[in-house]
Amino acid sequence: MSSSMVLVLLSISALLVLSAGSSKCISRNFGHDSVVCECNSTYCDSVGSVRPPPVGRFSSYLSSMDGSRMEAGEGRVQKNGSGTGLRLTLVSYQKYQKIRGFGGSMTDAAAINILSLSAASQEQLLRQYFSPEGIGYSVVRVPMASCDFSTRLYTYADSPGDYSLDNFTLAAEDVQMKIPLLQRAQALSPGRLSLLASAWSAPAWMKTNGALTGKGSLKGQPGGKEHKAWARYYVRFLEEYSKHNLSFWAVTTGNEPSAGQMTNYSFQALGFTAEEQRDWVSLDLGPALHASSFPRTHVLILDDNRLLLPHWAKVVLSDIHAGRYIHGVAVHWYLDGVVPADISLGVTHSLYPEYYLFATEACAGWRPLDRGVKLGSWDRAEQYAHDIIQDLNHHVVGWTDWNLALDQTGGPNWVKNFVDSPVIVDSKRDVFYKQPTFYSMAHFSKFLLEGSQRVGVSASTETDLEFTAFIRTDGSVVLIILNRSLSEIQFEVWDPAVGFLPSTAPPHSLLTLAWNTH
Ligand SMILES: *[C@@H]1O[C@H](CO)[C@@H](O)[C@H](O)[C@H]1NC(C)=O
Ligand SMILES: *[C@@H]1O[C@H](CO)[C@@H](O)[C@H](O)[C@H]1NC(C)=O
Ligand SMILES: *[C@@H]1O[C@H](CO)[C@@H](O)[C@H](O)[C@H]1NC(C)=O
Ligand SMILES: *[C@@H]1O[C@H](CO)[C@@H](O)[C@H](O)[C@H]1NC(C)=O
Ligand SMILES: *[C@@H]1O[C@H](CO)[C@@H](O)[C@H](O)[C@H]1NC(C)=O
Ligand SMILES: CC(=O)N[C@H]1CO[C@H](CO)[C@@H](O)[C@@H]1O
Repeated sequence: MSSSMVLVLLSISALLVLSAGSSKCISRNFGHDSVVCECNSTYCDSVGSVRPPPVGRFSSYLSSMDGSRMEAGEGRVQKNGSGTGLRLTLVSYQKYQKIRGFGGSMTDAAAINILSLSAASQEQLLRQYFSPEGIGYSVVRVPMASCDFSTRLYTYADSPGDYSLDNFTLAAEDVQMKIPLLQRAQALSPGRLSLLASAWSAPAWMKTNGALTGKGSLKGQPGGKEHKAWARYYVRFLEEYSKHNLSFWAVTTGNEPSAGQMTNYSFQALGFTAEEQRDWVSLDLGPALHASSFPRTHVLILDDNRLLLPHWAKVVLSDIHAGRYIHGVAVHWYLDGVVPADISLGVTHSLYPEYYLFATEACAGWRPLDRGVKLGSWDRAEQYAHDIIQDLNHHVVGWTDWNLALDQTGGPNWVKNFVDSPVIVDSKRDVFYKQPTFYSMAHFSKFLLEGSQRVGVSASTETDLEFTAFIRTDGSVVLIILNRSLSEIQFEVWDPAVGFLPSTAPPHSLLTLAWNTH
């Protein structure tokens, strides 16, 4: 064989490899409004590489209720616009926040479900989220000890009166399940994962109610021995995880402090008022982290619904002693439907622009009348995309989903607080289903890499389309468009830097457009 023939053959096989980078969804219908994609130990659909084409063309990725899943297309950028219908104009000199990342949560339940699969299927599942051919997750929220998505109640320091935390020990759930999975996720990831830790409850002996659940807060006052021990607990957690080569980008001041103020709250919680959180950060947590081996760990306050904004931020961030230890405000999505984004996120951003907003928890299937897993629900994909776009358009720099994987009942969860997840595992068949919400995440997480900066978009007419646009660090543009309505609409995008992009948003669809500008 001549060397030129070898070259020809090599380039043909390179082309084949490139086109094999993407693979189709094996769809299954479970009787809801759309389908799931089934994956097993040897097969899983993938969109492959999403590098935009050279200037003059644009790429599009479409998911829809009628079954498209990240379906790739390409179009030609036009010199002239159609001059009719809706036009979305990119306003690239209007610059907003930069993206930190997207991700999900390694709860005990997620770890149990992932590990219930064969080794090859586990690998396949982790690749879907974290590897370069996956959807670009770079954030993982890690509960510190147990939460409702655990199979038992525990903390890392359950010996009563252990103020010096001599008996602080990670649980079997950490050492045998979460840590090995996090290490594997890190090994698959092209970049360093941003790990984020949240605690649900302090040890019972530190608390007013002597229990992990129900209404209760730390005994005593900020600066006192329980508050100091609880701050030291965070440092011990960071130390123990660092022994396993896992370092944390951020910690929150605790999951849903409002839950621990509610009578008979059914699962792990630790109540804080905004005032107590402020003083605990300034007197205990801030100084403890500052004096530890992890002084650069970010501290995110709130970690609760945006309903509490801007009040919570005003109380905590107006205090310079607390504020200097804090980097951001973490929000959950529950009740977003009744709390407009502008009066919560928007006002908080304008009052405290030096602190970023970060979404730390969201899941579908939590509402009493719409509970648990719904295999193939497109409605839930729209709930995700709607919330993500709204958050991004109100200065949020990242969005974290809840459990990375659940079983078909939406658990395990020791209080039966079953919900949905983008990945549902069926360990009996050694398969997992990628829900429509998985693709909702992908339309953002795969494209909006760290450092992408939001820019303005202006619509020529009133429209129900929801959209958000970003310029990435390489100068390429990403525009994500959600159409939650029934009818199809044609529109065009105008980027003055390159020209006009003719496009269509089919009914009930999510579309990502990407193009280069140089
Ligand atoms: C996995 O799924 C693919 C596509 O449906 C199928 O061809 C293959 O036989 C399955 N593999 C196993 C191990 O079931
Ligand atoms: C584009 O618009 C210009 C100015 O209106 C016009 O002269 C030109 O013919 C148009 N080109 C095309 C391809 O329609
Ligand atoms: C630590 O645990 C050991 C063994 O369970 C116990 O004897 C000891 O009292 C504990 N120490 C503290 C400070 O609670
Ligand atoms: C941590 O990482 C270093 C270098 O990457 C490696 O040498 C070491 O074995 C790792 N330690 C653990 C506990 O994984
Ligand atoms: C809380 O639980 C206790 C004990 O089960 C019960 O007596 C009480 O009525 C409950 N309170 C509320 C407000 O549900
Ligand atoms: C496909 C489509 O656009 N359908 C709806 C999408 O949103 C537009 C907003 O302009 C609606 O008018 C359409 O009915």
